[in-house]
Amino acid sequence: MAKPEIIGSLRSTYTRVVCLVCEEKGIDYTLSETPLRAAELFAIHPFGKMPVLRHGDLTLFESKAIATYLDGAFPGPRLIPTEPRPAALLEQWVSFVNTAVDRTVIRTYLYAYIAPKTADGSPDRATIAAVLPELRQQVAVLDKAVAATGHLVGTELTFADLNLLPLLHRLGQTPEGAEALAGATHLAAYYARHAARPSFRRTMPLPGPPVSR
Ligand SMILES: N[C@@H](CCC(=O)N[C@@H](CS)C(=O)NCC(=O)O)C(=O)O
Repeated sequence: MAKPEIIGSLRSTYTRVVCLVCEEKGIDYTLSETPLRAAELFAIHPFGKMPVLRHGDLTLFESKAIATYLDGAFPGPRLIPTEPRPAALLEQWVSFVNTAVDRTVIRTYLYAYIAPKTADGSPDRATIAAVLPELRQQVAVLDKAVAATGHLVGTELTFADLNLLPLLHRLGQTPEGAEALAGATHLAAYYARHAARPSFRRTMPLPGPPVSR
């Protein structure tokens, strides 16, 4: 069968997450870099979001679904546990990050810098100030979560960690975000350690704004 094709962009945190899965498992894959809302995305995702996957006659959208498929269908280290307890903890952290942290850190905070709705295009200071308490609260939750083992689930790297790391990378690229991360000592050490992984370096996005909306 042809190798899996991921369609999206490394500048999208969700696309990078599924590329990280391929890299960690040693999957021979292709990344087809596309702009936001490209026709190739709409061919698979009903709303044209990235990433999407094509593998033989299978097409998939939603990063977690793609990750679950790649993890089960290919050899290499298991990134999504099957035992009930770690499996549930993984779902918990993936849901928390995708529904709460992504909204706060990427869609609200970061976008107030890179796509502000201000008249002159300058950073949206009101939105930044308003979202910072929530951002700091979420950073504190994550800091506590990784304190004991340096992982979100158990003592090994799982998809829960891969799902968070691209977001922490973007958090560190902004002034208040970098400050919040540096002040969260466990989370900062966790990020520094995992960011040194070859998979993370190989999926580093080119400089430029992230794509998220
Ligand atoms: N729940 C989706 C989220 C995907 C998503 O929001 N992707 C962003 C890029 S990081 C996107 O394509 N945004 C374009 C849009 O919303 O139109 C997933 O996990 O794959």
